Amino acid sequence: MKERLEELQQEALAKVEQADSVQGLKDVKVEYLGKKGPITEVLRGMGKLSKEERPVIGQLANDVRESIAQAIETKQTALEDAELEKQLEEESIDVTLPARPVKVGGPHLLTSIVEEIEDLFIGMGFEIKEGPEVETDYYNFEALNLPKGHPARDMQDSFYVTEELLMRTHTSPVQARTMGAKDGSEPVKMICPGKVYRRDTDDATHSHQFTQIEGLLVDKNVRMSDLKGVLNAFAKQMFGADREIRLRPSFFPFTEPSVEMDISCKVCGGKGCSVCKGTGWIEILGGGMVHPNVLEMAGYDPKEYSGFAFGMGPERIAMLKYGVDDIRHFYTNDVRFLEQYHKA
Ligand code: 2U9
Repeated sequence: MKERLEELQQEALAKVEQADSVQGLKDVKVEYLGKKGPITEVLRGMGKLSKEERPVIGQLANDVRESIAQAIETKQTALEDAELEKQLEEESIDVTLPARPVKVGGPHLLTSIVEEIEDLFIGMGFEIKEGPEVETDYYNFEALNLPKGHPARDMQDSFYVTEELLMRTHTSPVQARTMGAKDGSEPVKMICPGKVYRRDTDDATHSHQFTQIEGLLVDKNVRMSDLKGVLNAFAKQMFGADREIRLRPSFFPFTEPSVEMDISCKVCGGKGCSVCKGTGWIEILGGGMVHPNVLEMAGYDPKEYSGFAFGMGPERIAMLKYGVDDIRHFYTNDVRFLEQYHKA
């Protein structure tokens, strides 16, 4: 029995030595130290031994078990260390390798311009209002002094959704709605930025969908000089204190009298060049005194209340400010265009 135990010990230790994986080692452990293993079997046969032999063999069996278990443990630690080492080596990263550059986005030029314009008017006490892009015929035309059959409706060929609903052709219905929601005595001081839609053929200066920012101020004793003061402050902050403005007579159905505003050309300083087509002036927006019919339809007494309104296209403002030569650049999302206008 003693020889058998020593033989098993030799055998097991040799297998432990040969094992080259943690799993292989576990197999050896089960094979020799498991309940069905040969050592357990030897111990079971101890009943047949003499009283003297029993403790000696018992002790030896325990020593054998202990030495095998010890060898397994030592080998297991070594194998685990080696496996970890190998894994670390395989998964090691070169921290000195330069990182792949991350593309950082930023606000779209149009968003920046709209926000810049909003900030300027907020600074002058205007509030920002928004409204639906699908509008009723009433708010888009009727309430703005454009009754059915009015020739000016032809000026704005529209996308109709139903006979009474259309994609708004300007943001003016937001102002008509805002005035209409008041009781005819509260002053209004607002701007409304938003998308508008017209049946235009897209080219370098036209788009079937573009952005507008319109403003409205209604109160007692509002005059054309108030409009001029506000627009002058806007133009100087937007384009530079050295720019001059001028107002020219114009026509809009919703304002009377109506004007168009030019700023002095920066390129030639007013002498005339190709940018200003030789005039020294560049048109940037339209405006005027709110038509009495519009005030009346919104519930304001035009004898007591007056107002001014204006409208501009932020795309055009951005094109003038940054020298963008095609309105389609705002919508086609070519990153080579967009990334030029990311502020750091
Ligand atoms: C109400 C009363 C009056 C808004 C106005 C303009 C003149 C104007 C154009 C500029 C370029 C639109 O973006 S554009 O195509 N707009 O010239 N807009 S007065 O007048 C209003 C609006 C609402 C209730």
